Parts: sequence; structure tokens; C-alpha cells
Amino acid sequence: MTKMIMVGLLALTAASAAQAGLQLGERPISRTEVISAAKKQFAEMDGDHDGAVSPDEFERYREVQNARPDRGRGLTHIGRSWFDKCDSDGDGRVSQSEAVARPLGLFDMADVNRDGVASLAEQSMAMLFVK
Ligand SMILES: [Ca+2]
Ligand SMILES: [Ca+2]
Repeated sequence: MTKMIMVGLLALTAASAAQAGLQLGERPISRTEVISAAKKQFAEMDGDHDGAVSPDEFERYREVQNARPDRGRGLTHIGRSWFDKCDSDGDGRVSQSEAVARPLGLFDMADVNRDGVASLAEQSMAMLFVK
């Protein structure tokens, strides 16, 4: 019974955190959360819904993000070099899979013991690489 309540609470916490973006160093983060947060963010960036983020859409999203109180900090932060780092096939557009691959790559780097969850200790290591 207690265990069920705990699981319910964890699910709730995960859902609200995904809304707010993934902050590092606050609580454990799961791999599935990273994927869903990155997909949600991609949908926000892809303003014309053509399935790819263009350089213009990227710039626009940067402005929106920088206007937020926390400036979108955390694992899904879109930095200045985000576009170039994400566009791995170099076609000048960032697809959803390219966009998800980046935070996921950072996550996998953090998840040292590969259990699908980045613990707080693992995140504190990863924070050396993510701003
Ligand atoms: Ca687009
Ligand atoms: Ca591309």
C-alpha cells in the first residue's frame, strides 16, 4: 500500500518536472523523462510543424527561452551552439531524432551505472559538462 502511494507520488513529480524543463541537481532524472521533455521541446521549437527545426526557428526559440525566469537552464537548455551540435547529418535542419539525441547523449554520459536513472550524484558529475 505504502509502496503504491510512493510510486504514484513519483509519477506526479516526474510529470510536473517535465513541464518545467529538466533541472539538474534537484532530484533523480529518468531516461524516459529526458526523451519526453526533448520531444515536447522540439514540438515547441518547430513553429511551422514541418517536422524539423530551421535556423530561424532555433533563433526564435532562443529568444523565448532567454525571456524565461530561469533561462531554460538544465538538461534541455538550448545553447548558442545547439543547432550545429544537433544537426549531425549537416542538412541545415534539426530533426526530432537529432534534437532528442543531444540531451539523451548527455544523460547517458551522466548515467554511469546504466540503470536508466541519473541519480543526484551522477548528475553532479554531468553538471561539469552542461551549463
Ligand atoms: Ca520547422
Ligand atoms: Ca539534420
